[in-house]
Amino acid sequence: MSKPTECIEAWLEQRGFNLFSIMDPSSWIASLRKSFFDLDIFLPVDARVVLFGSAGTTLWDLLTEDKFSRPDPIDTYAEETIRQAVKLYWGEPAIQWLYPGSKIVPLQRLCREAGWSHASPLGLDIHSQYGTWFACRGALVIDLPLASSPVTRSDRPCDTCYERACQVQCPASAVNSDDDFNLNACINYRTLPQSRCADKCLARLSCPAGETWQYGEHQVRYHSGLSLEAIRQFNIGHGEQNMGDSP
Ligand code: B12
Repeated sequence: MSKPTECIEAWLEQRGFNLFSIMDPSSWIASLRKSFFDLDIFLPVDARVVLFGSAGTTLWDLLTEDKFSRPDPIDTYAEETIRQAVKLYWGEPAIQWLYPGSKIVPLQRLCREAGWSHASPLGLDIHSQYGTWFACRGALVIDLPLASSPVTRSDRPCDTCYERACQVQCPASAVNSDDDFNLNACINYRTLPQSRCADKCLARLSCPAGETWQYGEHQVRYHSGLSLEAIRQFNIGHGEQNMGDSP
């Protein structure tokens, strides 16, 4: 027997997951459903895709030293918390983990479909309140016909941003017009010995959207370090998703 959605939302929020959405794949745009089909991910009729995200620093602040000393501390914490939430609120339904996981599930398109975010010139998605300072921490298919979360459409901050600080501040000239992020330029510059953005993305930091939700220096360095490691290790662009803790 499942409990009301507000209860699980409040429970998750206390644990650092302030973004949450239950989605019915039958209402998705066809191209998104097709991506799942192409990835060989079976979505049973009446199953739901559930997304768990964190914005700002709350989740990071909850990772005490003992939790941080485990491998992939953020993914590990996310998985154990999400498992607990499922059990507590929905019992023991069949679940299929999408993320963290071994397949590159199109998380950003899922987040957009959930109404969380929009594409931005940074390659990162942008949320009307949190700016680019959020990430998806978990996604699963749950075999229960749960009520879907309402999808609230929001404004895209970039549409009313005329300064384009992201474009001006990117030392790699990787930020151009919308949907035209130059990943190769970003990676080439980031990996130079004299790079100014090896351990932080100057363009992201300069974006005025969601400024109060910006990660602290330590968290920025941690995630940037992981993405830099992934770039080096996996010859990125050709995509290994399971890079340990998600960026
Ligand atoms: C591979 C990967 C990277 C690669 C390159 C991205 C790429 N497109 O190849 C690298 C290692 C460079 C990277 C870096 C970062 N990443 Co990354 N990355 C991913 C990952 C695992 C797969 C992306 C992918 O290839 N999708 C496959 C296609 C099929 O999915 P898609 O949605 O259709 O594709 C979209 C993306 O590719 C995106 N895109 C296009 N160009 C770029 C460039 C960059 C840098 C990014 C991040 C995305 C992006 O646009 C596509 C159309 O929507 C996702 C997790 C996921 N499963 O989605 C996280 C993800 C996209 N990354 C994320 C983050 C936060 C980062 C970093 C900021 C981490 C950090 N602090 O350094 C940096 C970006 C800063 C920078 N300039 O380097 C978040 C984005 C959240 C958001 N607000 O949108 C995601 C969703 C992970 C998560 N758990 O939430 N990432």
